[in-house]
Amino acid sequence: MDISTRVFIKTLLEGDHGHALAIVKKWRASSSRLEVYRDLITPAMYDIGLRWQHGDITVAQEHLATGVCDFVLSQTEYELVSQSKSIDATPKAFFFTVENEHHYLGLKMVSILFRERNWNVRFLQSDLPVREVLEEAERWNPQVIGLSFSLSYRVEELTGYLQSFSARLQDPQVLIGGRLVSQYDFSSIGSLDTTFIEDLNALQRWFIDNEKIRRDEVNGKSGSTSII
Ligand code: B12
Repeated sequence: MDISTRVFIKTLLEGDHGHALAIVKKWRASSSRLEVYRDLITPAMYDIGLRWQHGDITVAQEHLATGVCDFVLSQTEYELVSQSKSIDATPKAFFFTVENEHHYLGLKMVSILFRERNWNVRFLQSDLPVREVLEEAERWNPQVIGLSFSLSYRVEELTGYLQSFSARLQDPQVLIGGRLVSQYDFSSIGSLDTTFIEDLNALQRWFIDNEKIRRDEVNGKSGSTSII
């Protein structure tokens, strides 16, 4: 782990918003948002989890670090929201975590990366029951529904969400991520429209593939491409 990540962890644990933000801004001067999330903030939070697990930091310190982390993430989103989108601008995506799942920082990063790519984004935060998700999906009609889970005992609930989506929703692609997705293969519980994304590199690949498909669809509709 490099020195600036170490210093960043210290600022999180000390609740030093100003210094944490200064480090993130310094990184942003030469790195993309994705790189800052992937190479600075994610490793820092994973390290904090290990320290908590080993009893090296208190629950209060972990909560303090979470608050500072959430603050700096919001700052990285700031310049993307200076112009409001129309409520029905497409493509649309919404993001949430399953019921009783309170880990949402990774999902928040993902929602910001969608915004950066010009998606119309709704970040519904954490702990959303399936009936609320279905109601929102039917009302707002997103092309992508992204959800996250971090705890292994949430897998059964996740399966319930996916079954309800298959039964009730037609269009949306479902993207699933979270800590465990990089460690285990969950593909057997999803339908064809479900994609498990193990990390931000995989998300980057998904963006590129998806943008190509959307371009091809537009070309197909406008008749500007030829099959011959
Ligand atoms: C902060 C934190 C909390 C905070 C969460 C606050 C918040 N607003 O998110 C609080 C204090 C609430 C919390 C509570 C708990 N936590 Co906690 N927590 C963490 C910690 C330290 C960091 C989580 C985090 O933000 N990580 C950083 C993010 C960026 O990583 P990520 O979630 O994996 O996301 C990345 C990818 O997975 C991906 N991704 C994530 N979601 C999605 C979604 C999509 C669509 C896509 C494409 C990609 C994607 O992109 C992200 C970018 O890199 C982790 C340690 C860890 N290793 O993560 C423990 C950890 C997850 N927690 C743990 C535990 C045990 C708990 C509690 C059960 C503790 C308790 N006894 O109360 C509770 C459970 C609460 C609940 N019901 O959900 C354990 C889980 C262990 C296990 N084997 O399951 C961990 C691993 C700590 C540890 N080492 O033991 N926690």
